[in-house]
Amino acid sequence: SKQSSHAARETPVIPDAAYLAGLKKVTQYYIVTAFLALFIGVLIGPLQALNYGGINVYDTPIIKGLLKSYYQGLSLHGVLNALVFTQFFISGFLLYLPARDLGMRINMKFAWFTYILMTAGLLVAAVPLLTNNATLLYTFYPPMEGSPLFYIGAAVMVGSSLLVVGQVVNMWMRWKRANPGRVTPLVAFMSVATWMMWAVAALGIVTEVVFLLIPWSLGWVAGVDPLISKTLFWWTGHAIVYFWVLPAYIAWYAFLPNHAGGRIVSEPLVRLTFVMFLLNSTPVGLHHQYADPNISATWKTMHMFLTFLIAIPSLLTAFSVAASLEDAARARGGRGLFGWMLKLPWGKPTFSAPVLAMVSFILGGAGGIVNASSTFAPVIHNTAWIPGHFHITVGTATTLTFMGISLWLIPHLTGKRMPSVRLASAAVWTWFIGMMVFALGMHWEGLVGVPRRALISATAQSVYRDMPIQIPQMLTAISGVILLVSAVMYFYVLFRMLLSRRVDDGEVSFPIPYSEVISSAGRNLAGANALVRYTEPLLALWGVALLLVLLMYGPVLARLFANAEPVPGWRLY
Ligand code: HAS
Ligand code: HEM
Ligand code: CU
Repeated sequence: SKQSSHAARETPVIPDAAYLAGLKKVTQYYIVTAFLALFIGVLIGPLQALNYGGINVYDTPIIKGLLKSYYQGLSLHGVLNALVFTQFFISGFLLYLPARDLGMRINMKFAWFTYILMTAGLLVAAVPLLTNNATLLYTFYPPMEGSPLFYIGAAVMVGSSLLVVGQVVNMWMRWKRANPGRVTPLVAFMSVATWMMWAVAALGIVTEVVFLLIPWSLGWVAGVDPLISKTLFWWTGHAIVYFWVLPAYIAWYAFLPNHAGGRIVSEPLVRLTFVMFLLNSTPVGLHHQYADPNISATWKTMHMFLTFLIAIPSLLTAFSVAASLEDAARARGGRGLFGWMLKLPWGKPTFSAPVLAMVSFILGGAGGIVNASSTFAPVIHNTAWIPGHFHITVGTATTLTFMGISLWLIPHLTGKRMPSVRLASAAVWTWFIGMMVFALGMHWEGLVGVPRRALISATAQSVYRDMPIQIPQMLTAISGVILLVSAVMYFYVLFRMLLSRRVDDGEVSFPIPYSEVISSAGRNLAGANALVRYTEPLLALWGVALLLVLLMYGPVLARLFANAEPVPGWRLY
């Protein structure tokens, strides 16, 4: 029997029209800022793909006029795409969704204050980035040193995301007080869990930047310990990948079944998945540091096992969302073991974007497990394999999903329309194909030993003479061209849509695409199954998550601090 997720709870009261318009406006500002950053960031990508295709464009007059070096471009690319685009998109999306799902009012002044602060941080950090005073790559490892403005801007920008956490958690707690004994609706539950995970994760980078890098870059202290900084960075740096991908999971679980014409399989299972992410996303960061000294093999191995454990909620997601898709396809008359897939609406970009993103993530996730295995890691660490891995995770699983979301969210927020569904569809498919070719080329080059983060097209290719790298290089170069074409199509659709005239208020023509549910979590905690009851107290679970991180990082950091070796900064580029 079909059960609607709306039937399982009271439909939230839509607050008054002026408030709703304000909420949509602040959300729109976040989303548009995000895509402006992606637009600039993505344009640099094909230049780098050509580099990994053996073609050096960095000596041409146009590029020389725009970028001081390969590394200035790479710093902009990494920061704008991976840090700015994601954070702004998520801050808008995961503020709007719980506000609508719970039907709670938020303080609009505070919401605007947060947006403006985040943007101010971004602008302050942009100055040194654009003037080649923060060419540090998006990981900004010391002893490479940049202008203090970069660290201060970054701290303000990232710090602002914690204000969004505060606002969402506060909204949820007010809802809990007003609705005692009730089960938190699914989309709000996933959003709050994601934000709480981020609140644990962000502590590492905030500590690094505020207490180590800012004082050092201002000259208040003479040196900084590179290994302590790097360890604090990866405390945040691994978990941040789940901050990027969980909002995509929210869309895969809650909205994709609707786009496909199917149902969510099990709300209790989704809740379990998100609690596993809350508990286990952070204490795994040492899998980025297998090659680093002064961290014992015991701790590296513990983090490795915890990494394998954190793959499980993604596997649950894979099978659960696949079941939603099969449910949808069979409802449309799909038949056979695999033949049902043909019945899915492949020409609909709001559907194809998240599904192709998921397909890329099957391979991205498998590669991640290779990276995490300490026996394989030395083969691929710091090679082109790694950018291969993360362009089919953050570069596709996340980015293509967010692009797909924009195609219904912008019409929903603004009442405007996509200028061309066919063009949007072509953009989605070419992004997927381009990234698959890119990933093939880059993983392959990595296995041959081509390093990441190198202007290899300018070095003597004879280094790899005994290795057949012509084929993977050719694949990588071609992928850069496909992706450039794809990006041009997508941004044409997006900007044409944003600059077009409003057709209606979007509330009715493009409602939030909630899906029906096969197995609901129910409305009331009393009598709900154990999985629902044990996953509801997110604040207590947040405390457990914090404790786990302190246990898994405390002894590691204590040893590093005991052997601290502060060094002065270097300016390389
Ligand atoms: Fe990773 C490095 C391990 C996931 C991003 N990763 C990176 C870096 C980035 C990144 C940016 O252990 C580079 C950092 C740097 O600059 O140095 N990663 C993992 C593991 C996972 C993982 C174990 N990574 C991600 C995600 C990212 C991301 C998610 C961004 C969004 N990664 C590593 C390691 C390194 C690393 C090492 C360091 C390497 C080194 O040596 O430096 C896991 O979370 C993956 C679990 C995922 C799965 C897949 C589930 C599949 C799903 C889709 C199903 C599809 C369906 C569609 C149903 C097990 C959910 C069906 C379709 C139909 C038509 C039916
Ligand atoms: C690095 C290409 C889009 C995030 C790279 C590299 C290449 C590349 C070749 C490796 C550079 C090196 O290691 O020297 C492209 C192309 C894109 C694209 C052709 C599409 C047109 C994206 C997107 C994201 C992203 C959408 C994330 C949302 C990153 C990050 C790095 C990177 C974080 C690492 C920077 C570093 O090592 O410091 N990209 N990229 N890229 N890319 Fe992309
Ligand atoms: Cu990681």
